[in-house]
Amino acid sequence: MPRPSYGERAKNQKNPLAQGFLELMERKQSNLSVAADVSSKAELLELANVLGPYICLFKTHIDIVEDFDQDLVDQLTALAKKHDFFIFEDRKFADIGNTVRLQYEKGVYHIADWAHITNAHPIPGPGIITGLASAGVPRGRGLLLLAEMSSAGSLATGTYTQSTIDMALAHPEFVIGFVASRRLTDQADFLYMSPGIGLDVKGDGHGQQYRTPAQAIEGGSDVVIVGRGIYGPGKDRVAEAKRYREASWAAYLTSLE
Ligand code: 5IU
Repeated sequence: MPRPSYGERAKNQKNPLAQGFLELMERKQSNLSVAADVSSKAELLELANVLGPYICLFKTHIDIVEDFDQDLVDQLTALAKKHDFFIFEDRKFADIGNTVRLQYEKGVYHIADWAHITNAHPIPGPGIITGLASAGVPRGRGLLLLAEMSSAGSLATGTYTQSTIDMALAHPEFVIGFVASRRLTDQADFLYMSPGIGLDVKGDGHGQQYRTPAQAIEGGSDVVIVGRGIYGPGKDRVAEAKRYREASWAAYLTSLE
């Protein structure tokens, strides 16, 4: 059965952040996210500037950056506006609600102030969602739950994944979707984001497992997340970003047929 387009889904979305993101994907004709696992401010900003035109979402691990400062956030935010992408801090919160709220809002990074999207492990139970929501909802942010992981031997399977879906369904004001390898439910229109994507290799020697963009989109993914496949050693970043974007968008167009 053909799937609805990102634009059609945007019209029916009740969550404003998810709606804005689906509109962005349609307008920009991109369902590619780059996973910017780099350790300097200059490298992070350069990736955002050079790859910004091709992506819908820039995924950060802000605690990897050795020379983090507020100016990095200001410049990244400006680049997100200039190139029209959202920012996803892949923080993977995992503590009780009160603590994750503090980690989200305070400390060095003030993630809630600049990341459109962040994510959390469901392991502590629904309190992790309400804790994060108390800081995120007033700022118009969105949360992804980690329903599955791309790494070999992940424990997020079976009833764990099913309980994650139930937690998400109970919090539509804040949970916009999942990190998962496939579509998980038709009970609500969630966004599905998939890391572990590579066109040339199958793994990284540390448990990462790669599938192609077409495999992910065929399985029901909305956003394909690519890191080293784009900027790994010896890669032409722009050429690779174009290649992954084209492969991911072509697979999406096929899914509409
Ligand atoms: N990431 C995964 N798998 C997961 C989740 C997050 O790889 O299940 I949740 C992150 C880790 C890294 C990026 O930031 O996605 C993938 O990078 P590579 O494409 O370089 O493997």
